[in-house]
Amino acid sequence: MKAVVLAAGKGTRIRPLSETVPKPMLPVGDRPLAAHAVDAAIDAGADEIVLVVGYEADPVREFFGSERGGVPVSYAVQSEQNGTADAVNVARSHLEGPFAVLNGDNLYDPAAIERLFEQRPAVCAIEVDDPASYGVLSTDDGTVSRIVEKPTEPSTNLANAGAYAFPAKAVEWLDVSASERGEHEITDVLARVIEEFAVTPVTLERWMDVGRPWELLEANELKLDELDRRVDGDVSGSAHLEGNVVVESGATVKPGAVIEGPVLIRSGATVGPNAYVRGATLLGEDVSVGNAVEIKNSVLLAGTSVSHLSYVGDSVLGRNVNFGAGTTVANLRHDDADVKYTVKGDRISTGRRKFGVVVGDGVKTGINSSLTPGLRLENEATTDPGEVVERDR
Ligand code: TTP
Repeated sequence: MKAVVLAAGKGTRIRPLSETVPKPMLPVGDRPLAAHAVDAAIDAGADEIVLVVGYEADPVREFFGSERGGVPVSYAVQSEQNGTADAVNVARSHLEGPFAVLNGDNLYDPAAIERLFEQRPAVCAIEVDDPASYGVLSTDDGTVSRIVEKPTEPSTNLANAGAYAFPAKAVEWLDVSASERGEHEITDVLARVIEEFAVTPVTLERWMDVGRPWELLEANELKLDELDRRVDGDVSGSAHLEGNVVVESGATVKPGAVIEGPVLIRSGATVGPNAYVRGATLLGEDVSVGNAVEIKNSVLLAGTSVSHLSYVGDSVLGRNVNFGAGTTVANLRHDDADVKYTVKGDRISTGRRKFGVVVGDGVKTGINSSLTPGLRLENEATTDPGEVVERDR
């Protein structure tokens, strides 16, 4: 069965991180976000992956190429993000026979994707506490009888988890009309499939939809924890590594560094001397974490430097960021309330008591900058020496 993986979205809610790298290429554990869905489909027996790309497609093509794990990879281009059904529709010429559709920004339980493929037609479902904000599935006699988007009175707590194994016939139903929000939605295709076929609900144990920056942190917490300890890089005899720590070949850990997993240190990265890195943390390629720097539960993208006397907690730093000496991130409010963050102009709760900052590519902070919880710095922003930065810029 072919698997269509949707990776054409603009990732507006995760900005500024998706400004130059499309969201599906942001790192989660040891690979880009979209590679988790692709690999789950391959492990479940997909015989071809069709990636739907659009926004910032080049890095996606470069990473996946024409084959992954022995399975051919092809591409369909969605030039405008007109919705998930539209995205599958642009891949139509690649499809014959039954086909699967997965979201490139979701982390699925791989065993469930296997069951999805075996039990087709099928849809993945997850039990949630707040079904009213999802597509809610009703079941009857073990098959899905209905899907209702964001119902005010949900009939079940089974949410649509955005993974489908469709029968061949569904290709004829991709051309659905636009929904109220003006998008052509895959759930309308599913509704038609439910009318004509017995669709099995495949329940997921866990599932994550990565839409906002703190969800990237949470995705990394999950996936870094699954890595096995491996030390291929150059680690000083006086460094202390505890738990699941991966030091890739070409990475260096200098004397006096203390690293508590889960931590992944990618090739070209340097830690120490005398640095403290606590999980779950991902230090991307060529990242530099220097003397007397503490990093905790954070993702630092490639080429970023936090070189002297700094604290970074529960934060995501983009590519080629430079934190001046003594830059400190606050990740907890005095009133203990959940930290808020600006998503598409609205200040919303992250649902996290501890959340630091989200910093775009190329940001430079002046020495001794203090950054407050939930702060968002756009690409190339700067701060002054000694500045207390409380407002996004
Ligand atoms: P969304 O999460 O709805 O969109 P997005 O990823 O662009 O993020 P944001 O809302 O922050 O802007 O998309 C769900 C999945 O479908 C995701 O993997 C992207 C993909 N998608 C497309 O490929 N084409 C589309 O037209 C849309 C709307 C989504």
